[in-house]
Amino acid sequence: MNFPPDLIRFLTKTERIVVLTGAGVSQESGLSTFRDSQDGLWARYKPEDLASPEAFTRDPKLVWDWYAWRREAIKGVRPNAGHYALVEMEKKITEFTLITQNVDGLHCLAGSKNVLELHGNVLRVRCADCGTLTGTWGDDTESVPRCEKCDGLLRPDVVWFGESLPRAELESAVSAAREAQIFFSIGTSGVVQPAAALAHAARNNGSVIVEINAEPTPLTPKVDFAFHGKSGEILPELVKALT
Ligand code: BV8
Ligand code: ZN
Repeated sequence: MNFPPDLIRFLTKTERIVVLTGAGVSQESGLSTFRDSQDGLWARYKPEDLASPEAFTRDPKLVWDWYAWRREAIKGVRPNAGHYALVEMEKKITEFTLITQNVDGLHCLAGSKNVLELHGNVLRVRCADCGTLTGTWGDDTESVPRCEKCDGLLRPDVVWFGESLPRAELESAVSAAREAQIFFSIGTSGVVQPAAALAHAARNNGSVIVEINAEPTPLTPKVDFAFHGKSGEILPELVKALT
């Protein structure tokens, strides 16, 4: 793949890079994204039917089972070449921040160090009442497991629609985006807020914006460089061009 020489030149002398990733970077690991029509996670359900406190209150078993299914799917996959290319990029850049909307833990599994999980991690489970994290729970498939401490219902440690993002991670993400010299938006449709606002925060502070995504998004008209294709193919080529 031929990259514009001025992008490569700029990348080689840049000290502060911020990357925002979405479900698209995990697609080549075999995980469904959210909005892909044919096999998207939400093709069968609407987000508010599953990923919200109201959904959990209304039908805790449906929500618990959907996340149990997603945990099993994640345990069966490995990071792909796109994840590993971001690990390599981090090693070359003085200040590298990887902000992810993904809850699959694949960036950390691949070896990325400075990762901000804005929407939590579906492999972590916490009590809906007292918040205690737990790694073990009953395997009774008839009911949602309960907290050993307070008998509250267990839930995935992810951010649902209508819930606030973890303050520390969000504040770090916003300040990193504002300081970025180059901001990459990779594998995200740029729909979900406030994650989608990070690219605009970077752009308003003079950052060069690069989008790598299978298809155009609402951000595309505002970026300096747009590469449409698979992140698992484009990212390794880009890192190779930096070497
Ligand atoms: C909050 C965890 C309030 C759970 C997730 C109206 C307007 C604006 C905003 C709102 C609104 N109404 C409501 C809101 C707020 C809402 C929101 O943004 N709604 C959207 C739907 C409009 N946001 C919230 O509720 C947030 N909280 O605002 O709090 C508040 C404020 C104060 C006090 C109290 C409360 C919480 C948002 C977090 C929701 N949780 N995940 C779970 O996973 O189940 S979001 C979920 O969507 C995932 O995290 C996912 O990452 C994220 C975004 O989706 P993408 O990652 O972009 O995935 P998608 O499928 O959309 O796109 C993939 C892209 O990859 C595609 O473009 C595809 O072409 C591309 N692709 C595919 N394959 C590849 C590829 N690209 C490259 N290579 C490939 N191989
Ligand atoms: Zn509890």
